[in-house]
Amino acid sequence: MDKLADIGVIGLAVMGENLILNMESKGFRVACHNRTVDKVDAFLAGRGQGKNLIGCRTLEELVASLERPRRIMFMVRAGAAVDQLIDALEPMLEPGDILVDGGNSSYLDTTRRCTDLAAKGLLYVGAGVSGGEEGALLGPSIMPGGNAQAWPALKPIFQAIAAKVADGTPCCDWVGPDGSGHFVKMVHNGIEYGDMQLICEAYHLLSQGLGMSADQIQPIFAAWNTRELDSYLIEITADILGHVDPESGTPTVDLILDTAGQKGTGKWTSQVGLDLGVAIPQIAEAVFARFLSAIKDERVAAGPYLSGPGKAASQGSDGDMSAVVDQLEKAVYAAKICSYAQGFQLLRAASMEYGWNLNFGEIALLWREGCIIRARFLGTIKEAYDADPDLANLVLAPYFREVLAGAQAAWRTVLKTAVDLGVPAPVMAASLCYYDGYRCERLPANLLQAQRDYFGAHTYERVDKPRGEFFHTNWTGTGGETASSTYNV
Ligand code: NBP
Repeated sequence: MDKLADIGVIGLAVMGENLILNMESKGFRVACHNRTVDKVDAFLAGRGQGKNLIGCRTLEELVASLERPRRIMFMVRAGAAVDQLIDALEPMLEPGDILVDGGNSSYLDTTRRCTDLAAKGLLYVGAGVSGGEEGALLGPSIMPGGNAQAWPALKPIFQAIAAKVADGTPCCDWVGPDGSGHFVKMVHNGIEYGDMQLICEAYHLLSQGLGMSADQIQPIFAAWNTRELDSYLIEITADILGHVDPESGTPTVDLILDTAGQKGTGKWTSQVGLDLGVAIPQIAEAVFARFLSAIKDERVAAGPYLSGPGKAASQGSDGDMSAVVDQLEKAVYAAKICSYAQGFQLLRAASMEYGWNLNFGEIALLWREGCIIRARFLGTIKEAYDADPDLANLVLAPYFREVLAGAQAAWRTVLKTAVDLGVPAPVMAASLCYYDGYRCERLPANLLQAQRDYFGAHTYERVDKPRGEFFHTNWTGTGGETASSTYNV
């Protein structure tokens, strides 16, 4: 019989195919299967031709073609498809066999599957994969978590195919138990939403606010990509702005309809922020901005009825454009720092809630290369967490504190400019509000507590009494002295 395969991959769509070719190029023999079996034949006759692959027309064939313990990776649509595959495979597997879900599954689903399968002796891993099509082929960032007993068998394959940082360290390491790998991937995607929207707001300010054309804005992003903002998303933005539609000669970006799509991972991140009680306003605003973009017809209809700051303001700045561009670069960097700080606060909260013991410096390293949010400054984030793993918030790390202090004037000016010009910048605004809120010793929540107590007898703590003592005031003189213990708003 032919040599058995090192790993099996189910799902021959864009991610699965490219991951398989990546694994094969690193010397692994890969068994491949897809629900629509024609795609197996097509793959082996096409991109997979002549490669060290085994095409499997059934799940039985796939299971029979694997070395033990069997390693099977799903690259299929998240949700029901994963449960169906688990149900179908389970009777064919033996204790110690490993199932890996490489899709964008909900971390709660992954936790459930880990627990269910552990009871049956099967090792389950949820491994977030980022980098898109090209990353999957050439080196993605991989975030595996779940049953740690599976890691020694997966590590040689996953670390071989992952992206590497400059010193050769792979952007793949064990994240933690349960659905922690998928949680980290989810937060990655949430941060990605924030980064993308922030870049779009900078572009909007330059284009609509200051009246610059795509080819005038292109070199600005290209220059930013050589400094602190050096990142994949800034790089592709410069590429996109330089692209010209061959038919019309118009910048392609100007021809694209302004309605954003989404697959839901930003929404999940925002929902989890709400569930865990963590302020991640930039990620949430990025999701809301996509919603607002999606109601194009409503916006077009509303425009004539809702006045803006007037033509004079929207015609652009008479002042020094290069000064505005410099300020914008600082503002974008400051906002980006706050966005990542929020993402890491969410990871911290989940780590505490679920007892995952996440290593934030290592997570920053996983994102340093290969993934969509890869950026030079993730190296600096790693250094900050390595220097102080208990850092209460990234914005408190000495380097970031200094950058924020240095950027502050520009950050505020840019937002004032956006407001004056009537250009919406919700993520940028949320970043500064987060910064100002986080550093504010006394927020107006004293008044808020008074309001809650006034209408619902919710009680409040006092600045002149120890924490944990609760008081109620009969505000109107007609209310009672009874405090509410059940009604919360
Ligand atoms: P898709 O998310 O488009 O999924 C298509 C694959 O899922 C096909 O192989 C399809 O088989 C299979 N599938 C479906 Br749909 N239902 C199935 C079922 N009930 N049983 C078995 N197989 C089923 O593919 P993708 O874009 O390559 O993404 C794969 C995973 O990786 C997803 O979870 C995605 O969220 C995640 N991801 C994608 C990207 C990206 O850039 N695309 C990046 C990072 C992560 P069929 O051919 O028979 O329909």
